[in-house]
Amino acid sequence: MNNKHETIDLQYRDTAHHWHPFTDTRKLSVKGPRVIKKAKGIYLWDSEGNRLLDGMAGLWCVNLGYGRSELIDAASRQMKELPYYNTFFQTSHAPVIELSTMLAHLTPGDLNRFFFTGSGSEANDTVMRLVRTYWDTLGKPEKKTILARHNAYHGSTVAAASLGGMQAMHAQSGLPIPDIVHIAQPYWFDEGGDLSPEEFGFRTATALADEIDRLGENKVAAFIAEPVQGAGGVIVPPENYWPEVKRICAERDILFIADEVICGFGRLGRWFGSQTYDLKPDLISMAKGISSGYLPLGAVAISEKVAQPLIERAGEFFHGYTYSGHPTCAAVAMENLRILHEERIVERVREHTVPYFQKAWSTLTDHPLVGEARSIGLMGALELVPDKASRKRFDNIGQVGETCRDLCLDNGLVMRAVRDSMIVSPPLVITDEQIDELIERARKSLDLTLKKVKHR
Ligand code: PXG
Repeated sequence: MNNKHETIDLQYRDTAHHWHPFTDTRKLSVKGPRVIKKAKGIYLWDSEGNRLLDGMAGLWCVNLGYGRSELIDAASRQMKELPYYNTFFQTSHAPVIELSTMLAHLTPGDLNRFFFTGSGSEANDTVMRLVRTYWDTLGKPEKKTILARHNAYHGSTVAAASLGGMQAMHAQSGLPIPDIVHIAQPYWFDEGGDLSPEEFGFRTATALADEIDRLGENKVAAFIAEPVQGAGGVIVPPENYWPEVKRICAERDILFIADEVICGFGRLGRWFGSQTYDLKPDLISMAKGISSGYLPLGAVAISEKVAQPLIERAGEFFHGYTYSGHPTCAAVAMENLRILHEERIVERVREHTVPYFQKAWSTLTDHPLVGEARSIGLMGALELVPDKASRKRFDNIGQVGETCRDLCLDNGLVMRAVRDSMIVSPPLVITDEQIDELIERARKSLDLTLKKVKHR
């Protein structure tokens, strides 16, 4: 079969039998999916031989890039020795023990214990159960409500989607479940109005205090937030936001949960985003970069403050997944962390790649379509707007973003559209030349998008 026929055959069977996540199946059936065939470093190849620069590191996860033989060998070695065994019923195995020990070294503060899951969503479900059990154990079962933010993404299971603040997700399935309350997000570009970023940072942080006071501190269990919202649109909070939130949490008896599924493992130039912002989370949920996406794995880091009462008084924690601490996933994650550590990749990102990327990314500010080109660590967003000064949006929100995303793909670049924000989060191993290539392709795609917008 030649490439074209093979592609058509795969597309046909895909649309007939494969139900995709976050996809309009009717639209997909008309167009057929792009079939990705192989990958190396930061590049992907589709079934027709087109090469794409993967500006999204898969889905914010392939931090080491594709094709690292050490990870493949680690999986193969572990599968030969012990492909699977569970961690229920008082058993364990070396890979999960080694990984837990390594994570205890890497995570900030006294986050010393790790519950393993298969994904970030499962990690956030676990967090919810841990938090509520913690307060029960302390004799405060009424401390149940979890505060989260509008437009946050915490995953797709019922609990994780409820914690998330995505209205479209809630609307489809009667979510959120009870006792989850959403507060304002620190998205100055979209919601800051006439306020300065500082005024807006203060206002959105204060929303947390106001909500806790409104509900009563005795009803609030925890606040969950990503250090930087990823899927929401790379929302970098104003500088005063986190210091203010930290102060509010410290003055009140609630737990703070950092969702580091995207920010963890070097994305912001430190091992965890909590270190970038000097946060002191009681729990951290993590996934994605923990294994560079080579195998599915998530985890919850538990501080001693949370662990001790649970150990002393809660008895059995009735929660767990068949694949909690899967040995092959753990072995691959361990190898991933070893490479990140030994090749000093997180340090290189912080000291070299991020300054280079930030400078290059900010040059896109001069483009007529770009209202803001912001970045933090190796994450960037471009706000596409018809009028830079007013930050006003296009009428048919999301359409220009989709056009730009498709043009990026035509130009060999995977860039994600979140409404009319264009997002990148490339593998941490991206080189300076590859950053130049990413920017050049992005600029070309923006030029073509502008042409189309004018034409419309
Ligand atoms: N928390 C955060 C902060 C995430 O970004 C999850 C939890 C859930 O993880 P799992 O492993 O269950 O998917 C995520 C996942 C996108 C996109 O289009 C983002 C995610 C997943 C899928 C798509 O930006 N983030």
